[in-house]
This record gives sequence, structure tokens and C-alpha cells, in this order.
Amino acid sequence: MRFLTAGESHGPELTAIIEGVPSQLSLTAEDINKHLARRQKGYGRGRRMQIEKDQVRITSGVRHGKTTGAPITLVVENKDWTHWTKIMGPEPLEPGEEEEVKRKISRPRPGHADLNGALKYRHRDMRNVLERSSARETTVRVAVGAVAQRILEEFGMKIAGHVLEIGDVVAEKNESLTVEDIIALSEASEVRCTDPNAEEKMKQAIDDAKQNGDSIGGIVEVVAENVPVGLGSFVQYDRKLDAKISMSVMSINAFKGVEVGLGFEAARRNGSKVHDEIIYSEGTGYQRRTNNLGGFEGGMTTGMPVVVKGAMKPIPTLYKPLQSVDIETKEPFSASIERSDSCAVPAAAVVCEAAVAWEIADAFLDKFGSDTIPDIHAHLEHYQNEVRDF
Ligand code: EPS
Repeated sequence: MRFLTAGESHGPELTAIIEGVPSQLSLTAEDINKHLARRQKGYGRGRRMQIEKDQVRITSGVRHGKTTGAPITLVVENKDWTHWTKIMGPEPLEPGEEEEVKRKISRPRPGHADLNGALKYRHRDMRNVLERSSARETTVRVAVGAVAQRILEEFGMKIAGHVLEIGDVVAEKNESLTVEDIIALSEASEVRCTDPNAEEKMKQAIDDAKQNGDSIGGIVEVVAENVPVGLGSFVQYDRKLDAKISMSVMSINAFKGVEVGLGFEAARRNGSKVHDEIIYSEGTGYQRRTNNLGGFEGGMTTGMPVVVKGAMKPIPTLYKPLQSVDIETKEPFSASIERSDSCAVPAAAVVCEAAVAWEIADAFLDKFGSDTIPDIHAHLEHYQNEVRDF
């Protein structure tokens, strides 16, 4: 499969076109809307989320609740657009209208795409950069991920994203939680965290940051269960699924790090404390005693849960701005203040889940074919029988 997204934060709408989704997959707007609503929640969001109520329109590739195999187009309107029609409109400006176009940005925010983007595309108004680099784009990433999640569900896979850390507050890790448990606990939490004690401290940390005109980042984790063994491949660098997942996660706005399984901790341990011993039992087939490697060996899934973490830096828009330079005067100035969230880590857990879901679904279709759902079921069943007794 492949997809592209388009759209600006305060433009009329966000769009995605997905190609390669098999035919006969059941898919409704509600399947997507429920994930869009999850992304909009979370303690620490700003006022924009009160303006938007993200809802998808499916304008191609789905008929009577089933995919046809044709490209799927997803559209999410920006309700805020009505306030921005002149500022963001595509029509050339009439003489004298320049004045009406306020909110020109000439003071780049450190940590945002503003300055590099302005230099690269030679925009004197950095709004041309900000609008597309905004994390508003993650709305359609989640819509695309929701389609991937329908594929995972169809073939019995389960996936959940949740928050492990916000600032210096670390949730207690409970290794025995299943994906179902993670979903139940994190959905009930305002910070999408399974540990209620940490939740209160996280909310306090967010309040403190907000009070200080600051922002705060964190770490999210995605766990996927029932992923068949052998997705991805060791034979070529760009077919390693853990590498593809890492790329996808790193491409999420503000993400600065990715770990698979133990991640960096694996480097600090001896081999005997890292590698997962192999066991076999009749009926179940091969398994690992532990899952330190997060469901991957040799760029391929092992059949154990896929476990991926992503680190999100604090949002760069600060109400107490950092030092910057005005590109018109070259004078030092405080960076521009744009309306922003103080913490978007709970939302980022949903975005990360969408990114990982997409890569797993894509690798799954690579392995099991991609034309029709019934054919893929037959192929999967044959393969599962083969590897169980192998
Ligand atoms: C964002 C700034 C804020 C956030 C936005 C990301 O938008 P605005 O400037 O309109 O208040 O709300 O996030 C979303 C709109 C969203 O849907 O997550 C930024 O600059 O990245």
C-alpha cells in the first residue's frame, strides 16, 4: 500500500489518498471517526481542539460499506477554516488586500520547521511553512492508520498506543498487561496512561508547564499482538519491518527517538540478558520465553508482540517564547506566539499507534497478497498451519 496526505492546518481540509487496500474489507466512516476522536482527547490540549470535531468523509474506494480495491480518498474538514479564508485562501490578493492578511510570521520559533523551511523555500512569511509542518497533519495520519487497523482487526491482530512518560513522570510498567488491558485502562485515562498514580502526577506536570508558559514532552509505547511470524525481511535493508516502523514513527511531528523492545537498554546488557530463548510446544508452535527484542529478529516479526516506543519532544510553540531573530529586521526578538497545546503526548500515542498499524498492515499485505480479503484469509491460514508444525 501507499498513501499521500495534503492540507494545511488552517486550510479548508486535510486529504489522504490510500492505494493498495484489498477489496471486500468492511470499512465505514465510523471506523475512522472513532480513532479521530481518540486523537482529539488528552489533558493539555489547547483551544483548537474545542473548535474542531474531526469527522472523515470517504469520497472514493468504498461502496456500501466495503472497499472496492480502488484508491480510497479520505477528507477531514477544518472547522477553523471559516476564520482563515482570507489569510489562507488560494486566490491572488487584490491591490490593498495585503493589509487584511494579518498573522504574517517573521520570527521563527526555535525547534519548529519555521526557519529552515523559510530558507529552503524562500518564504518571507513563515506561515507558508508553519501551516503544513503543523501537527494538524497527524489527523489524516490517524485516518489512514484507522484503515490499516481495519486490516489488522480483520486478521485477528490487536494494537494499542499508550503513554509511558510525561516530562519526568514515569508510569509503572506492568508487563502482564495484554493489548485489551492497555486499551481498557488507557481509554479511561485523561493522559492515556495505564497507571492511575502516574496519571495524577502527569496532569500536575502538564499544569506546571502550562502555568510557566512552557510545554512538555514524553514517551509513548505501541504494542501489537497476534502479528504473524515472518513479516518484513532480512534480505534487504529497506524490507526490514522494524526499520520501516522506525521511519514511520520518527516522521511524526516532534518525535526525536524510537526504540524497539529493550531499545538502547539492550546495548547495556550482556547477550544472555537480551536474547529471547526459543521454545516449542505442540499445537502452539515456536515461541520466545521473553520478548526483550520487541517482536523482531532480523527485521522480521517473531510472532511475539511488537513493542515500539517513541519519544516526543516538548512542543516548540511557547507562551513564554525563546530568543529568536526577526527575519525582516535581523534584530533579536522573542519568537512568535501561536496558539498551541502545552502537551500533546496523549494524542501522540494515538498517532504512533496509527503509524505502527500502517507499517504492520503494509508488511502483512506484502506477505499475504493484496487483492481480496478472502484470498488473503486462505493464504494466511495455509501459512499458519505450515509454520506451526514446521
Ligand atoms: C499546532 C498548533 C495548534 C494545535 C495543532 C498543532 O493549532 P492552532 O494553531 O490552530 O491552535 O492545536 O494541532 C491540531 C490542530 C491538531 O489537530 O492536533 C502546531 O503548530 O503544530
